Amino acid sequence: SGTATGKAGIPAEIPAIAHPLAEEPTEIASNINYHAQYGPHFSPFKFEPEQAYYATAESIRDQLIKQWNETYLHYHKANPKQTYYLSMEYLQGRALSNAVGNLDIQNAYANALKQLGHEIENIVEQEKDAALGNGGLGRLASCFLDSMATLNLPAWGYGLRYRYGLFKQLITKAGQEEIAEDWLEKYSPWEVVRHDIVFPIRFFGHVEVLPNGSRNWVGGEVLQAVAYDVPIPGYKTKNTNSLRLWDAKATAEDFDLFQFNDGQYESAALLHSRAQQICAVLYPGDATENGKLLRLKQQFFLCSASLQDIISRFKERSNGNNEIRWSEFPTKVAVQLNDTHPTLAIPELMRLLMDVEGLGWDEAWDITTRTIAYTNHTVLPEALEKWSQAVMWKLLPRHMEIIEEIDKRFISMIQSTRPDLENKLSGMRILDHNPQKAVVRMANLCVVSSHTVNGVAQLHSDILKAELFADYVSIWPTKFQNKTNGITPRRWIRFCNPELSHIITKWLKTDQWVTNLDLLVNLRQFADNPDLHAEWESVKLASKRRLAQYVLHVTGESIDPNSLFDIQVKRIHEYKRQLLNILGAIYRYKKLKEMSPEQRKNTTPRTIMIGGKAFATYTNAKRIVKLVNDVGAVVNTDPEVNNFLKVVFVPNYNVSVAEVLIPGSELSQHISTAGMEASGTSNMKFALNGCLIIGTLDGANVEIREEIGEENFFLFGATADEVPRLRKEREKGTFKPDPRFEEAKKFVRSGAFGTYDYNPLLDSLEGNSGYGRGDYFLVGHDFPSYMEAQARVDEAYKDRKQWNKMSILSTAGSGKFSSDRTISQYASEIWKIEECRVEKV
Ligand code: T68
Repeated sequence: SGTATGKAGIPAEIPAIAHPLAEEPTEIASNINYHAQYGPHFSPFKFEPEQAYYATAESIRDQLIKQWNETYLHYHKANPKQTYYLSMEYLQGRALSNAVGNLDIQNAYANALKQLGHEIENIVEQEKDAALGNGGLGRLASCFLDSMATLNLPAWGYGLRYRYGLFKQLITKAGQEEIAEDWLEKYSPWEVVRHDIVFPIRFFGHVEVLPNGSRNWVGGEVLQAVAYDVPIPGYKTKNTNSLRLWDAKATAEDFDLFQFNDGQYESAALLHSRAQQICAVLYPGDATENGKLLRLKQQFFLCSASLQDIISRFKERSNGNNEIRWSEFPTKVAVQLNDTHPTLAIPELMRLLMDVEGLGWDEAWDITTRTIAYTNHTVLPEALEKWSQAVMWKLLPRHMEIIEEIDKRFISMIQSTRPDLENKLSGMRILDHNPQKAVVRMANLCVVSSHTVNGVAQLHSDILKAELFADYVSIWPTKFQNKTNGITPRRWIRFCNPELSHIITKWLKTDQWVTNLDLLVNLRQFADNPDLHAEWESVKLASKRRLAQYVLHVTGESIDPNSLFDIQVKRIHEYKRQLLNILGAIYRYKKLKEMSPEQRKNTTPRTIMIGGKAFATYTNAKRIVKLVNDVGAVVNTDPEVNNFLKVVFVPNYNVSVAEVLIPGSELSQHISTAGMEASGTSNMKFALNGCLIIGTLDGANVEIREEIGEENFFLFGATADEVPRLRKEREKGTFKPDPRFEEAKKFVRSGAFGTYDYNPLLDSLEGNSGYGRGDYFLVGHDFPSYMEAQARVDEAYKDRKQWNKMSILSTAGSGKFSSDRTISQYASEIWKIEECRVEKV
């Protein structure tokens, strides 16, 4: 069973050790050398970039550990209310560059490495991204961790330590291929295993009723959750928080020596292999029953381990031997659920409080609902989690009892207090008893059991209140909030775009904007200043050159840094409409072909870059990847047009690739069907780096446009409230598509881009075709206004002065989108936690 500390408990102070932390480059160099020689991981006397990376990382980790331990001790003594962010995903990216940046030791380390014969830029590149997430939701969690530490908030993340994170994307003749990404192949210097922090996690089994009526979950199989801690440094602050990732293991007792000696090696180690499966991969394919069960096991594993840990810390800090005052739990603990993936935290907290700690239902329910809050990230029906009741009864019988009871009590509450809602009850309740498929609706469980529910951009939060959760709003009018997403300005401008950061600091005469992004508005007064324009443009050109180098390196394609760099990077999804982008590119290509050489010279040369991963079993998404690559192969080798247009698919898009793409971008596309993208967060990163946006009124685009000014945003497309009517028209067949849209599709069908069969993909855009989905995403409707917006882009780019001004105003208007602002709002409006600053180390 789990104990978070040894018998001696937490010391009052950290004993001094005779190991001064290096500050001068020469000392640092000697420290790096020490790790290279004494570190057990590599043969001594080798100092290739790879070894240099590990030794450097270990040296930086030494610096972090001191602050990290101080922070833990400080929180322990001060015992403030603390937040625990539960997320199945974190997209951390690289840690080294972020750590030296946050600790403000970049120059010292660069010099030290120079003394050792290495360039820090090359050493940084050795690190594999920690890609324990799919996309926006996971990256948001990582930005939040950065802001929580920077704001000195007592707030930790909990997640899973997947062996293989997000797959690596290869582009072959067939399109996308996935291969496992072994980010732990050598080892990660950024995690510290805590062999003393281990909790038992049960699966299956049954519920036993004790003579006193209390219930107890027994039997089944029990695995162990082991803590791996990752330090999360704040920017120029001592506070260093934790991201605790759980790994699964089995014990020696689980190993059947008798069977093994009998030659039955597999069955002898059955539980060990089951343990390995739990954290093997991020998002195992859940098309099969086995896959569904594994994903559910992962979710429960995260919830149970984290809550046992949280409760044990609560007890430890409530002064051990004295009586535990459970009613104070919600004044010390806030739990935030990152989407419904960790919903099982609700019944697990109820179970731990009732069955283990002996509390009654009412007290446990009061504590649970005052502790838990839920963030919704999507309104797409297919992404709203529903678990089969049968599977849940099998895997988590006690939790299903608790969920049934929550459902029952919710129904009687409605019947006794809100008879007017009885006709809505079947949709509002948690259990769906549809005889075909009895399921638990996780979002409903979250809404009923949380004190606060939030969306991630204003439009999205409004849609939640008006549609998805409308029926609950009249019961709990104050439960629903908005927390518009944000991004960390450290990783997403200060570190990935140091040159632009330097200019901003110079013109604002302060670098305080890095932690107070609202200061960027002061750039507005210089928006017409020719000196700033010259500096701004030259930095952008340098970033474009670096990006062109990168593209050449990964695709072999040379692109012209003087063309307009137009980028769309995000997960490939029909609602994000990469298909609209590529059909636009196809139309542009066709028109260029029809022009005379003289006419071509009057066009704005463009390089269209598209990148992103498609889920392995998402057929249409993979067809889109293939189409982009096929179009690129034709356009880029066509000597008539390739000085005016290139189309490049950037492979294996991830956090580190984004750090190269975003500074070098001039136009970025955020063109989802209105109402479907909950927020988007890369839109914020691009705008912050002075990139203009072409986009729909969707997600956070709405607020970005408000902040930077509508004249600096290329808007097109239907609005969210028009979408239902337009879909109906599509279904009825009364919609008349624009001839340009028909021409683009016809061109693809003609085989202009090869022999691959694109008919199924294109058919999905036919409004009246029985074959497709009736253009559910309204590509056909929005195509003409998209092309017109693109024509405005081409015109605007010809006027450099005007374009630079718009670019400066984009950066100047991005202050709101700092995750520091988002996290401050969560802290004061949801979590009710306060700063707990570590003063000295
Ligand atoms: C994204 N969601 C939203 N989901 O799509 C995006 N889903 O608009 C928003 O900006 C972002 O969340 C942050 O709020 C996701 O990224 C997933 O990755 C996901 C993973 C598993 C299951 C369902």
